[in-house]
Amino acid sequence: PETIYLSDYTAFPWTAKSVDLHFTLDPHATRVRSCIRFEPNPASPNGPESEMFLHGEKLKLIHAKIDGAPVTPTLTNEGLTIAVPSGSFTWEAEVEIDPANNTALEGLYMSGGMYCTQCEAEGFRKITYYPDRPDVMSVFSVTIDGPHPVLLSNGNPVVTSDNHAQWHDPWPKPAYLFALVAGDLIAHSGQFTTRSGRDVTLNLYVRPGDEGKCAFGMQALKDSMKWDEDVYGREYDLDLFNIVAVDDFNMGAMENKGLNIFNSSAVLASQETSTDLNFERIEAIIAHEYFHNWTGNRITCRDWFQLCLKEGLTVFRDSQFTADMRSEPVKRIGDVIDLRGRQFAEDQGPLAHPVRPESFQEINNFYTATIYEKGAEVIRMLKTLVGDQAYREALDLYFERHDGDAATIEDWLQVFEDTTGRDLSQFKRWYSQAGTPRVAVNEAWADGTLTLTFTQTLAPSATTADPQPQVIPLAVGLIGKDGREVASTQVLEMTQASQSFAFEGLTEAPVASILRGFSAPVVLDHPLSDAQRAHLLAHDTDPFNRWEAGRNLAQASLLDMIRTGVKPNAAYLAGLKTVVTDATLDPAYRALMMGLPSHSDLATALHDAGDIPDPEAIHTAVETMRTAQATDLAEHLEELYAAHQVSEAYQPDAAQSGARALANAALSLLSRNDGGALAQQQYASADNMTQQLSALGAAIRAGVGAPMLEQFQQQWRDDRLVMDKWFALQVVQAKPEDAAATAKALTEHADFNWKNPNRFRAVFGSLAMHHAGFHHGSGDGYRLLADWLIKLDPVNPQTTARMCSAFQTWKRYDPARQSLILEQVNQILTKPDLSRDTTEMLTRIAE
Ligand code: DPP
Ligand code: ZN
Repeated sequence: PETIYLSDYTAFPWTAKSVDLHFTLDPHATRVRSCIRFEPNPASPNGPESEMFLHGEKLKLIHAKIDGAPVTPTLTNEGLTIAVPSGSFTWEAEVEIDPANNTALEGLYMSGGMYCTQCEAEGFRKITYYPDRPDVMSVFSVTIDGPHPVLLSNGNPVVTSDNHAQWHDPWPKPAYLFALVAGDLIAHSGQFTTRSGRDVTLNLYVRPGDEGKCAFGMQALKDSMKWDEDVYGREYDLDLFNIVAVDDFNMGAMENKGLNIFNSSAVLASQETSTDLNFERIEAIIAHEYFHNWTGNRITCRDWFQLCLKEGLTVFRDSQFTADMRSEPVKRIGDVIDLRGRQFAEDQGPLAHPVRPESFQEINNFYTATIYEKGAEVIRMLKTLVGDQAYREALDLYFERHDGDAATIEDWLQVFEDTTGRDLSQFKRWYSQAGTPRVAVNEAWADGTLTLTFTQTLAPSATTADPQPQVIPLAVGLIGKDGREVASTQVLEMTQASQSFAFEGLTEAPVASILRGFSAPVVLDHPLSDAQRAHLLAHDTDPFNRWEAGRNLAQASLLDMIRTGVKPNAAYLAGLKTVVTDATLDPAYRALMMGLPSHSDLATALHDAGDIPDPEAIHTAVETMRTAQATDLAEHLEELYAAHQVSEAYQPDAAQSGARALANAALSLLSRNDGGALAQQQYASADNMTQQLSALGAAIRAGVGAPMLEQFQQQWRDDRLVMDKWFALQVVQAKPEDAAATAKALTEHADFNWKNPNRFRAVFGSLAMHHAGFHHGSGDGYRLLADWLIKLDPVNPQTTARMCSAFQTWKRYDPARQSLILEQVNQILTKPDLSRDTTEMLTRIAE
């Protein structure tokens, strides 16, 4: 496959003044007529050209015309080339496409009897011939004919009737934001008035039967609209905002202008079928897609290398929203757990890439934790460095200066330079250098002065051969011996490879609390004793670092247990007990305190330290630690459980979710002591999915879950989203030696619809995340996943390629596992006609 480089960017030689599309829907023979007005682009470096290339894939060209005269373009698998006049001209074409056989779920496809589209990044070229690149923005008018009561596209409706609709979107947009939906759908409607008085009709369209799962999403949408006005001064800009739920969808959701399309798992919610975490995720995704209306749609990306421009910023915005709606520290801790689990692992392996990559083969492969989550961290750092007020001023200028633009990271940084007068050239390295910097801390205490010396290092990688020092904001506070804060948080701006900062006038040596709030996405090497960590766990005034102190104690203890088989660290267990039983602390926060680093995080830490992770030893250590927690906290667990039962009517809000999280964390440990009796009891009386599912998980772990699993299936067999949980849970809870066999058995289940990405991920995403199961020495996990990826690739390359990342960490394991993994990777790579998506992923992984 061809590699595409950022440095090769050139503007498209024409602009598209207007686009008219006419769809005549048919499952196997949809006709798409297009009429596009092209004008020479004054910004094009080469002036007008005599030939035009239009992208197009899997299209049957019926006819084409230029200025009304039939033409015969040269066709390839990627598009067409045609001689064009030197000035402006009108291009017309008619193509035929086959939505019912479009299993890749890119372009126009069918899901459960409805038509829908997914055009980001390059799906529009599967709908018609077009310059399918984000810097070509145009005004779209769309006509749809088809035997369906609901026919939707972007913008405002011009004509709507059964079987026929016309839409017009006044806002110029790139083709990746085009959307069309048709089907027998039901609207759950709402209304929002913007602060300048525009009345907006809101609809959430679902399949019949799902009407009862719309209310929460609708409220989340209204909350998002209000929040973006209050916090960013951004108002909605059309009279209509539609969301559609679709069962078959590769991503979580898509921000098409005025017509967001959602994976049903990312929008449908009810007390009975969704967990508290599902509710929180749905709220965040609805906000994320809504926020894209400004950061993504009104200001889009010049090219796909700039993807983080919209995704990093929008993830950052949705994280601010969730922090405001719920608990800021709880959200921050959750985000850092996620960042370390996914992004740090990516950075550590062969798929490492900068937040703004400089080359790719298949852009679908770059919708990564690095672009999204690290992209958001970079913006968080920028805000920390310039301050809240300057951040808001810079954003105001960004919206003012670039509204309607297809912009770049240079444009983004320029608004910060212009509003603050700062030189951000060094800061920009966060966008160009791959990898996670490590920051080592050295402390010196003398004469009332604490001197902290920081040293940053970044390992060279394939895309970053000669790493240079980055700008790292280090938020630091000092905690005295009596537990009081002797220096409140200040942000130290590190710019050099090694740099010292002095804290003077102290009466005694304090404990430094460094990287408060996780002020930079780095690995901190701060050599503290167990006693110092326990001191921070007991007293740190920064809630993130207080949690982090506990996490560090737990991790250090687990690493010792893995390496030498010692017992769990008593200082950790004692500190945990104090925090968990402290009723002044938020229950959600205490629930997080009870968590442990994931198996994969421990593997990452071992690899970082130069050890070879043994998945079985990691599993054994974590189980031992869990049992130690259960024993050590035994006298408190029942009370914790009882004190956090919610008696009010169910609400998925932060307070109730936090109480349930703590009660269920207690239940999970309790079921190690009581054989699962309480879990059985909770399962029987649960009136919501959070209680039902956590009880089921605890019961399975205690070995008494089988009848409940059976009952669960009977109860939920007709609910697709709940059945995804049923599939996933069995793999998640399997013993390591049974994980692959459990997954295999599930693939033989009548309800294993493997072409549905949610169902495929329920089984294989869970298997890949089951560290000890997937990496079991037998190699069965590797083989099973590879067999299914080979099967899925011709059907759905995007989801196949995404799942290949399960193999990305192969180099950190022992030679036997390495060769077992490589064998499977190479087996997939030898398949003829392997997709570009999967080929690129596995080639990078195997390098
Ligand atoms: N739908 C994906 C997202 O919102 C891609 N834009 O992140
Ligand atoms: Zn996004």
